[in-house]
Amino acid sequence: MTFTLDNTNGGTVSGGVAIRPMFTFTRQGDLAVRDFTNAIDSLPISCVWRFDPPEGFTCPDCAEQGHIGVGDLGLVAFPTSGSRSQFDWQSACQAGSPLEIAPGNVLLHNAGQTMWDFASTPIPADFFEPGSLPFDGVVVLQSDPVVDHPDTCVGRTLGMTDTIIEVKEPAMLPIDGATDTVPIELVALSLVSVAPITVTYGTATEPWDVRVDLSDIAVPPGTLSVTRTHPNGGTFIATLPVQPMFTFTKVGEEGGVEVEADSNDLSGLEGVLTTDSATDWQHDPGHFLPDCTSDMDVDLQDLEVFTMHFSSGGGKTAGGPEFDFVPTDFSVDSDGDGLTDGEEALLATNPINADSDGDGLSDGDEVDLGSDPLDAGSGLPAAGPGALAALAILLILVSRRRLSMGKLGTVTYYR
Ligand SMILES: [Ca+2]
Ligand SMILES: [Ca+2]
Ligand SMILES: [Ca+2]
Ligand SMILES: [Ca+2]
Repeated sequence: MTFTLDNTNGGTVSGGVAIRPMFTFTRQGDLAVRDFTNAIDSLPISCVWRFDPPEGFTCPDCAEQGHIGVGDLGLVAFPTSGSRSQFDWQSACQAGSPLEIAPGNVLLHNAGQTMWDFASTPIPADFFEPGSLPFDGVVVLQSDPVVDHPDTCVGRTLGMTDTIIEVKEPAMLPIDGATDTVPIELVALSLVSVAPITVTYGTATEPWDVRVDLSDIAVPPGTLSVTRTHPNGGTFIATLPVQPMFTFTKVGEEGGVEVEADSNDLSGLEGVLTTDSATDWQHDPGHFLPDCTSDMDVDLQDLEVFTMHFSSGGGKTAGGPEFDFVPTDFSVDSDGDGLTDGEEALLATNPINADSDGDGLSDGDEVDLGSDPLDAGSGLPAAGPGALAALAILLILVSRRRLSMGKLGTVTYYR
């Protein structure tokens, strides 16, 4: 048997095993017995294996690269002819070894301290309208999830993702202590103000909404310096140039008054965001979203980051942006329609609208009933025996939902 280690916790195995079986034939009725023994020299073996320690195993030898202790070898073998995509490399040793962080898109959600402070670069007088005074306040921002990111599929939603950072080259981290620096780029940003800002004109004031996207003005790539401190993670620091496009909209104005601003219009809006300290990260290759062009799964989130605090340097006194990112969680059901954000990403339904097509049936109910959650003409049954059956199922669903609401105070969806 030849074991090959091509991952910290697994690899391939090939070889053969000698076998000498004893066959015993017993005739029914008179119990006559005949034994037969023959040698079959070797059964060929070719499969992949992984280290699969028992529950409670504490892994004393993790520090020794590639070491497998006698008795610790829980061999889980899969035929090599099958798909390796079903292979779960995680183990109790947490040895999902990130020898390489693949290039791709890191999907992030702004939560926490997210704002833009105009103290150091005030918006000048007369910018909003003639007579408007300079604005040097703080705009507190929240997520406005992106849709139609060109790297995925038109019409697909990405859960609560409002920010996408592209890792442009693989980061190679062969051993603990290794560091690699790779280019990164902010490729999507979609934030809106939590409340309107107040624009002043002498003694009068007006409320204006603010949204922040990326400008078309190109910026140089940023850098991500990753250090591996453990087989499945470590720390990182990053710099990230950002070139925002602000859109200000006067609240309640008939027809709408809207002004845009990026560095073509106002100087000082561009900036370089930096992580203010080394941040923990963990490799988690378990996040998959569909790639419509090839019908194959691609990993859009190889780099799992716990939290990511960026500021333009020094916090509020320096002005500029402060962003707090967390990874997009596709396992939650943000709108309570019975479908997780991940399922809605696959269906292209809206993860923050329980009834994407507005036909009165929730996205989850439409999936269960077999109607189209993206077609308002497909939903409530029209007529006929099939429609009666669908209506019966719908009534059961609705009554179950009512029961769960009364009992638990929350809406629970039954499958
Ligand atoms: Ca949902
Ligand atoms: Ca929905
Ligand atoms: Ca619907
Ligand atoms: Ca529908």
